[in-house]
Amino acid sequence: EPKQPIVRGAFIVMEGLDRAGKTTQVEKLANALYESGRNVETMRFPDRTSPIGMMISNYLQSKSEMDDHVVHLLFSANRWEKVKHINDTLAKGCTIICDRYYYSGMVYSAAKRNPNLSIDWARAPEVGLPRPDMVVFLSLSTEEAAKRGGFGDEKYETSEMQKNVRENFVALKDIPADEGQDLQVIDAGGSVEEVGKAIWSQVVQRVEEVEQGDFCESSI
Ligand code: FDM
Repeated sequence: EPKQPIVRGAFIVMEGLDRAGKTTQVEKLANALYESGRNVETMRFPDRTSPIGMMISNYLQSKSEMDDHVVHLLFSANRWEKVKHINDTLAKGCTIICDRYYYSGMVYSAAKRNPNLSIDWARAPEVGLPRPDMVVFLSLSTEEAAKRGGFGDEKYETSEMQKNVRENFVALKDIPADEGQDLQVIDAGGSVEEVGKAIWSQVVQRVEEVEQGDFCESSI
């Protein structure tokens, strides 16, 4: 049946703690959107394929050392280098499902508890980036996270860091800046199918709205 032309694709971000199942759910959601007849592209940050992304990847694998501020700015630059691609993709009617974005950017850097790296400091280089149409936050209890097995060996996969990240995500909801309110919390404690269903029901509605022009062009 004839469909009205799509105004633009939706920019959907998936955020959450490690082991909440983000990567699995990004794939699942992208497949479901594709099967519903849409153009869809998945992205992830950090994007380790660019020169900046490779510097980040080496840092996360402890192959290099960097000042906390430097690596924060690289994470941010790694988003800025993708802005044109994001905007072009959305403009041609393709929906983007993105695994992490500037919410992780602010929360992880500030979780280092470096006294000179507050969440406000961390926010500044992100200002101006395209704001998502929807952010799904996969929430997982400490107990459930522990059940899902141990950590990998990248830099931030320690219980201290994860505890601080969790606290910062909670605190993000209370910062005066609007993006604290962007997070739509979904309980990630269920099965892959259950969580997938909960995500789908919220996201498909938002994608339809955006396709029909119900969005405001904005940036963080
Ligand atoms: N991370 C991710 C940051 O510290 N800042 C950022 O801006 C982003 C996007 O990098 F620990 C952290 C989160 C995680 C690590 O991410 C690598 P993946 O999703 O495991 O690749």
